[in-house]
Amino acid sequence: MNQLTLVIGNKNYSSWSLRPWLAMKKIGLDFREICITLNTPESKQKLLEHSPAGKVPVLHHGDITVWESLAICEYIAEIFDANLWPQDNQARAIARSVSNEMHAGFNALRNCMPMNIRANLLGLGMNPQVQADIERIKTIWRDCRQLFGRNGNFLFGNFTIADAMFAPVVSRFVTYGVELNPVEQAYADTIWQLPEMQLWKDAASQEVETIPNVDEL
Ligand SMILES: N[C@@H](CCC(=O)N[C@@H](CS)C(=O)NCC(=O)O)C(=O)O
Repeated sequence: MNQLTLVIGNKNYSSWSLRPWLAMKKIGLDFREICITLNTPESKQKLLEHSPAGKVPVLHHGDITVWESLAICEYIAEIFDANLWPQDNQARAIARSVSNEMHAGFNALRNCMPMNIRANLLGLGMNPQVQADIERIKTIWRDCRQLFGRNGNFLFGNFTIADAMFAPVVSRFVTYGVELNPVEQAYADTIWQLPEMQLWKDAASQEVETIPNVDEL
């Protein structure tokens, strides 16, 4: 099998890196990781050595290079026939919609509550735009759980790419102490307590690099 290498950023900060990493771990793929420390004078050059976009995550699979977190998730779902989307047409359409909504939106949340796994920033980062993003995310979680989640604890029952896309949001809600109702909290706990998530958190807690005034990464 062609060598699979996922190039990622600091696990403490790199929310985009977490998404495909989690999806790949969840389906049991054996892959090499290269971690590039972000926000140093050399970072951009190192990123450009791996990715035409000069950003992480980026996946190398033999001669094939795939960048953009959602494109990487789609690629592994397809190539490894990995059941990372719901089987049902309607559920799959909604899963793709909410995954793309996450990929393209929620800028206020991403900018004002950047992922910072080691930190405890309870009560910080909130403003009306962030609150609106949070309300929309909570609605997505509740609707997916209610309409499609009966066969498991994830948004669409079994783990899908949609869960990978929202995993960094769960981390933000923990760090910034966002209040959740019981349905939302149960879903957040499901993600936060995944053994694969624990591996990522443990690695983040061992990193020594800090990025001051971190904005979205
Ligand atoms: N839309 C991209 C976003 C990737 C992104 O912004 N990555 C950040 C780190 S998480 C990065 O590489 N920043 C370094 C830079 O822009 O120089 C994706 O989904 O992968």
